[in-house]
Amino acid sequence: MSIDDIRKAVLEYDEETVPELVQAEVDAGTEVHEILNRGLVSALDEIGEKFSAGTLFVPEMLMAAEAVQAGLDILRPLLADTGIKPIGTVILGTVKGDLHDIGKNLVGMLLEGAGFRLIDLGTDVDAEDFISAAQENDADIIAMSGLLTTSMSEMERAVTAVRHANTGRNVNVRVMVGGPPVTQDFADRIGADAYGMDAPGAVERARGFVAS
Ligand code: B1M
Repeated sequence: MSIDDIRKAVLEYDEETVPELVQAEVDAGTEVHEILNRGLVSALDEIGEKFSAGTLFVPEMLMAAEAVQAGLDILRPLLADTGIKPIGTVILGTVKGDLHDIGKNLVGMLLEGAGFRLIDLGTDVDAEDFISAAQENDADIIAMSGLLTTSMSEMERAVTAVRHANTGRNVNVRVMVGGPPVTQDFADRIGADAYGMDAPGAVERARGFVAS
């Protein structure tokens, strides 16, 4: 049994076996980030390539995502195990029109693990919902994820709305963006305060905000 068996089980959409294999690797003392990146995420990358090549379709992509989510359920307590007083509050969500949530969930787990209070608004989140959640919870950071190229204009709209709320409605929150189509240049251009390249990068940037 190896991490490669986890990858293979995801590629076979085996939602039952993936958590068992992940648990076995955890019990064997394998590093959590190895299980995550070499087992679960690398399988999704392969699924994405096959989707691009037209050799598999949305239902298969969804089944693979469900198998990965089942594996993540095993890793969640290990990534987000914290009993300490929150160091800040983050409002997290995937922008409007975009239903991808695996990367967002990972970012959330690591933020919780780093001691942040997390309010996860889910997917397809409207700009105004980010802003009102930030206001209601006196949040430090709004973190927006987006995976589709078509989500980028919505992300820009949402970041602009947050900046207007900061000046006009006294919200006072920083905004961080991330996801595969997002780059530092794009984040700068749309006026985001930070770009998180990956989940650990998002935590690093978030920590920087509450430290300053
Ligand atoms: Co979709 N999909 N999908 N999909 N899907 C992609 C993204 C795609 C690249 C596949 C491809 O063509 N090769 C492509 C987008 C192309 C583009 O726009 N450039 C695509 C498409 C086209 C679509 C549909 C339009 C397909 C269709 O219906 N014809 C449709 C859109 C639906 C919608 O959103 N409105 C669709 C649907 C789906 C499913 C629902 C079937 C499923 C999602 C299920 C779910 O999320 N619960 C799905 C999946 C699984 C994928 C792939 C295969 C995997 C995505 C994933 O979870 N990756 C994906 C191909 C791929 O990525 N290789 C694909 C693993 C995850 C850990 O990575 O989310 O990148 P990621 O997160 C990373 C970093 O990006 C970063 O940290 C994470 C890890 O460290 N990060 C942040 C993410 N958010 C961050 C926020 C931060 C900081 C860092 O700060 C705030």
